[in-house]
Amino acid sequence: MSMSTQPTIIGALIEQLLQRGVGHVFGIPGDYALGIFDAITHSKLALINTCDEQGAGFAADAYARVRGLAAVCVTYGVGGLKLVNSTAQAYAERSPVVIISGAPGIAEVSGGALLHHRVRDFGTQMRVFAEVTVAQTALDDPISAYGEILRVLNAAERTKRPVYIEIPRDCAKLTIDTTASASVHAAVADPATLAEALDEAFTMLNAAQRPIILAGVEIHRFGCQDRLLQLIERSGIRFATTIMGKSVVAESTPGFVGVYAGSLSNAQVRNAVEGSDCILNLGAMLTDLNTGIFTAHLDPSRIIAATAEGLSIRRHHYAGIDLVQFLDALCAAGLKNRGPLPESWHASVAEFVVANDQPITISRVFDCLDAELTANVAVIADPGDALFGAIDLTIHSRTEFIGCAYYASLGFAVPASIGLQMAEPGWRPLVLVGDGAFQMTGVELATAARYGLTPIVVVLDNQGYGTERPMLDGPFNDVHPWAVTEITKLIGAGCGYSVHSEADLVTAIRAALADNTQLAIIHVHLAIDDFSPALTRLTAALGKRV
Ligand SMILES: Cc1ncc(C[n+]2csc(CCOP(=O)(O)OP(=O)(O)O)c2C)c(N)n1
Ligand SMILES: [Mg+2]
Repeated sequence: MSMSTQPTIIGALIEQLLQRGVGHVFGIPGDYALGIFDAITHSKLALINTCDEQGAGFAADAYARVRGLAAVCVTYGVGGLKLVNSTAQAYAERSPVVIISGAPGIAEVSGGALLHHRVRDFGTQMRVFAEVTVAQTALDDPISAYGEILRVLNAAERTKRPVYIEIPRDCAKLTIDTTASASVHAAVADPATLAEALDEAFTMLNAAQRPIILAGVEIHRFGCQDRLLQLIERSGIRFATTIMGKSVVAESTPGFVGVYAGSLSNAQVRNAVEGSDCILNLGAMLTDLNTGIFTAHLDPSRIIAATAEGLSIRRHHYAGIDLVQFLDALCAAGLKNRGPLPESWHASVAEFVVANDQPITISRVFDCLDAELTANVAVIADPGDALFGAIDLTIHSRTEFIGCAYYASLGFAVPASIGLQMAEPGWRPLVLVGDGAFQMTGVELATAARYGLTPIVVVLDNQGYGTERPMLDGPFNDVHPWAVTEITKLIGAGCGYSVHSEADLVTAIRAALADNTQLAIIHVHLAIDDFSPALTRLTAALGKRV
């Protein structure tokens, strides 16, 4: 190999990202990262410049959820530290995002120079990211760099959590040896423990009269969807999902009973899950929002729970067995078949009949969306009533519902739509976002315009932080009114619709869906005290804690 073609640190990192299915990098440059940006621009990776680093972080989070891995690239300090919040969300919700940050060169930092963007010392950013990523490295040594790249990227893929890579600017172009390989430890379950666990689960499930599967977010993150479908089909056991696991498989799948979230969920789903005599939890995280602020009435003696962290059956814990191993074994075990599955409760959706001259309400927004959404539309919901109202929306395909129902950072959805459409150009993103959240990151519509993306953004304007009002209200929950449709003028793209009535909404949604050449922004004017039924139930539970 001649010197000119010998791989560099940045070249090897780019090559590894490409090999692992990453096609785009989101970010904003700065002087410490310019060399990295230049190398990316001259590679097969497409660079997506966002307006703000947090927007890049949220876009990458959504991209990782669809593609299995994503990358974001920023400059040191001012850029990197703006990614802490989006990375925290990726950690909490298991989204494997690779953070790549430029850094001052090794030659520059000697002697403790007071370089721009420095905080306490040059290790500050690395220490901050140690809290919100599962592995970290500084690629400052050509001898170890390749092994470090493999170690850190493998950790992201294995744990489905974010990782942090820092590159001092005078190291990016150093040539390295790429013959090293990092060992990948595939976890192997102890056969005797697995056999005992399987025996207990098998007996419980076969004896149960009304068993139910609760399918969670980890089924998606660890790519177990086909296995889940196989188990459902072969056993004839019905299934529910959680808010975080919504759309883990298509909601038209026979046997689907709906999204379960304790008292947040509708009565039918609640009865099916809480009235079950054996709940098989496959990868559902029992977070406060997933369980309707812990209003879920689930008796531990009826639960089999397999997650990425371990397996428990009733009150027995089986060490060293995870979701993937257990699900594989359960599929192979041949559970008894209970006969054909009933139709999904989402098998058909009600037609939306416009009540003329009726002002639009939040629950009618969701009735209308349910009737109008087509199979190629992916829904992304921001926290707030956008998320709670969406629980019962019918999602037609797998993974076509994305939310942040655990960490719940406002402002996720608009930038997430950019990552989603880059990851899967065949999907049309439909963003549901509150007026408060829109003011945080709505500016990223400019990024959508720049790259010719076509999200439909529905701004649910209830004149403030509606979710908080029933808990404790005051002027702090008001937001300054925005003429949000005017953003089309600001960014020179898209079509805006102002919605006051049911008829306005149907017209706007149909026109936006019919025109897939440009982005759309639909401004829905709601009353200040209009909450979805789910939000009313949730805030009654939360308000007691304020
Ligand atoms: C980044 C961030 N800041 C603050 C909060 C706390 N918070 C939760 S819901 C909410 C109100 C959201 O208002 P809006 O986006 O208009 O949605 P609505 O509740 O009115 O449906 C706030 C401020 C949060 N979740 N995330
Ligand atoms: Mg609001």
